[in-house]
Amino acid sequence: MTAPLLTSLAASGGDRPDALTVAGHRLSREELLGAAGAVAARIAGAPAVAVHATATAETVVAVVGALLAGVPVVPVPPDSGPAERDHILRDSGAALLLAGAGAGAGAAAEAAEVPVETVRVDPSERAEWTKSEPAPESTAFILYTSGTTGAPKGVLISRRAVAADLDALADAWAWTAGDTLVHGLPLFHVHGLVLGVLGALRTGSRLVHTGRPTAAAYAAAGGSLYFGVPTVWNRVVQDPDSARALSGARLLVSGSAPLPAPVFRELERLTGQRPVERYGMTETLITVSTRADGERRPGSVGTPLPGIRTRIAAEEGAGIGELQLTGPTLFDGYLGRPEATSGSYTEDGWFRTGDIATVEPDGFHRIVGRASTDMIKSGGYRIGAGEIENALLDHPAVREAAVVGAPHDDLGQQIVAYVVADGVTGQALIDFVAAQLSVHKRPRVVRFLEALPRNAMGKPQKKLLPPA
Ligand code: MLC
Ligand code: AMP
Repeated sequence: MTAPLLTSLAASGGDRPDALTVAGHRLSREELLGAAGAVAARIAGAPAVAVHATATAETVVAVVGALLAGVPVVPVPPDSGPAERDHILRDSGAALLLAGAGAGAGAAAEAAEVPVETVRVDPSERAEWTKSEPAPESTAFILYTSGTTGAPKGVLISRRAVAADLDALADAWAWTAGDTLVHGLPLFHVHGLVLGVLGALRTGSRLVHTGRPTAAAYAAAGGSLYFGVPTVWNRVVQDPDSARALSGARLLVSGSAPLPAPVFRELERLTGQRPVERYGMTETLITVSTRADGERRPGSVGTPLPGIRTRIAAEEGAGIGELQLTGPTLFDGYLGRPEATSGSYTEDGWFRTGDIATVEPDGFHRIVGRASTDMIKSGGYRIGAGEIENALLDHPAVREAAVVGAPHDDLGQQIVAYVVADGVTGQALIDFVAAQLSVHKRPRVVRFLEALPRNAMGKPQKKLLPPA
């Protein structure tokens, strides 16, 4: 039996004033519960609540407050432009937006077309919340994530799925109240928010959120357990003094994108530690990982977590194909999109990840690529090519657009846009996209073409595009 999501949060025995440090702001668990209780009292009964998800203590208080009240949390990237923000607010039905004072959300809410009432979050408030926890099947989060085409979809994640995933990870990583977790990841995705905040609260470990995930901040934090996307680990190994400062940590964990083997080896050389690599998705949470008590190999994400089953949908004997999953950490569907939901499952009920994988004889999984080149991972962010193409096509000078993820040493992939357009500069198009969508969805490179390469049917052929 999985314990309810927030059970351990209330157990404040052994509380310390720095149980949580987020971008320099310290809170004890009791203070967090008190501030979150005040939020819960204000929003109880709302159908869903948006959170202006800056990397701050206010965001942690807002999220925990909504979870106490049983109101589904809709994190909004703080840098999202009006088009993305309006879509998330409209699609989720969140009429309230939780934000800290001075977080910039007020101005953004005024610029947005969708009416939303901003509710201020103040970590120094205190109120007791005594209602019992909502049912495990109820929705904890609606996380917006990009598909290959169209606008982001809302992924419904239950409290049960989050609790099951965190317990499975605690088992795999021997993660306990004795740990200090350090990371500086964004608080609007699975990695930074679900694992990086709720994981610390559920296991009882201390949390130090560094505000931004820089090598120097990681080195200064003195943690036992560190989370990073491969871009972060790449930047850590580029700064050998900071890397060496992590030698005393218990576990360095990488995820959200493939960790390049040279970065794995450099981490081992500089810290004496072989990093743990784990694999997941917004729709499934984390499902496969190497273990604290097990072997770790470059390029391998290890074995399925307790309760997860995997299979490779491969031609007989081929051994390589789409990774499919079942288990208690899976989502409850895309909000309001039954066809997209059913399309993401096989007829016999397995979730289709869209990732291509192989399994070695000892059960270790390797993720070798994605089925669709229209799903880009840049700096660990998931970006749909179609969403950026649509944003570019909204510019009056753009007649055609094709967006791809080109290999990039630091970001894994970088966004490259090929456009057919007159009378506009590449920088103007980059700024145009950034003004509508989140900053990380901007193309890094824009190339102008006379025409997109097409096949005889007139369909654009991305594989025939010239190199970036
Ligand atoms: C970015 N910049 C640009 C630009 N794009 N400037 C001009 N043109 C463009 N197209 C600016 C940035 O704003 C920044 O400016 C500077 O360039 C450096 O940008 P960067 O190279 O992107 O670095 P940075 O901003 O430091 O971001 C790197 C990063 C970030 C690793 C910190 O990508 C990140 O936080 N990634 C984490 C994503 C994540 O959490 N994914 C998890 C998904 S959940 P300035 O002025 O700001 O310095 C999931 C499930 C699972 O996947 O398995 O975990
Ligand atoms: P997101 O929904 O943002 O969590 O992105 C999920 C995708 O990230 C997966 O479908 C994979 O393509 C990729 N991913 C996550 N973790 C890893 C990993 N350890 N190795 C390779 N790809 C990963």
